[in-house]
Amino acid sequence: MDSVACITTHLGLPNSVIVEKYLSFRKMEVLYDQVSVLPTPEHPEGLVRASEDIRKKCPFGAIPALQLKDGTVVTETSAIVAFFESAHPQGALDGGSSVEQALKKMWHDRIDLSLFQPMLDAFRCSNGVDMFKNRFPCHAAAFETFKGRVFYALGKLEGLLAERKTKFTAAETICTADIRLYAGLEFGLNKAFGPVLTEEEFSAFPNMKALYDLIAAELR
Ligand SMILES: N[C@@H](CCC(=O)N[C@@H](CS)C(=O)NCC(=O)O)C(=O)O
Repeated sequence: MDSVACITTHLGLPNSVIVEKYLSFRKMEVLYDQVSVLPTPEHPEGLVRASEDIRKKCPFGAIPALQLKDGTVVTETSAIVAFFESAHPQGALDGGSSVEQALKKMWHDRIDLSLFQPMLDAFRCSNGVDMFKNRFPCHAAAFETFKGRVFYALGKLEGLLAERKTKFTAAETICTADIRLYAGLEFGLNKAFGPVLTEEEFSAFPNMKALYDLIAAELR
């Protein structure tokens, strides 16, 4: 951890949750430099976009951003987690044989691309639309498409989970795919963020629900 200065983040938001849960599961302590991404009366664009310095750190106006002591800044949650996996290989969550690593990456990408990203886009096109629409194309009319993609992914993953022979997605122990699954579903199910996924809708996917509860217990 010697090379890490801090992680600029807004704790509790889904991409931040991935990094927070990953680091706490691995019992790694880092300094969090908290910055709000939410609009305020003084900074309607959100503090994460309010100064030249922070815009350099977070060029897409989004968190988290890992800052190293040598001045290097790493954004993108997967890249930040990959940094810690590689810098601290002993006990790395995505380690193992070549095939084990490939299966973990396969599950990670399945969850990231088919579920996690559409979940966030569904929010950006519903309750989040006013927050995002002046920054990049974001239309309320796209909500049903992204919600549909979330449900397509839930159905697909439900079937794939039924066929797996491991306790978690890809192994007997937790890997980063599981953490991403947890963060995406926790966000989607959070009523405060909006209408993407209700508990009742989620109960139609019992394998997903059982795995979500298992991961939540493991990360607690
Ligand atoms: N691709 C980025 C996405 C980061 C992202 O979208 N972060 C969200 C929080 S979960 C954010 O900062 N949203 C505020 C905004 O974009 O205004 C990553 O993997 O870290």
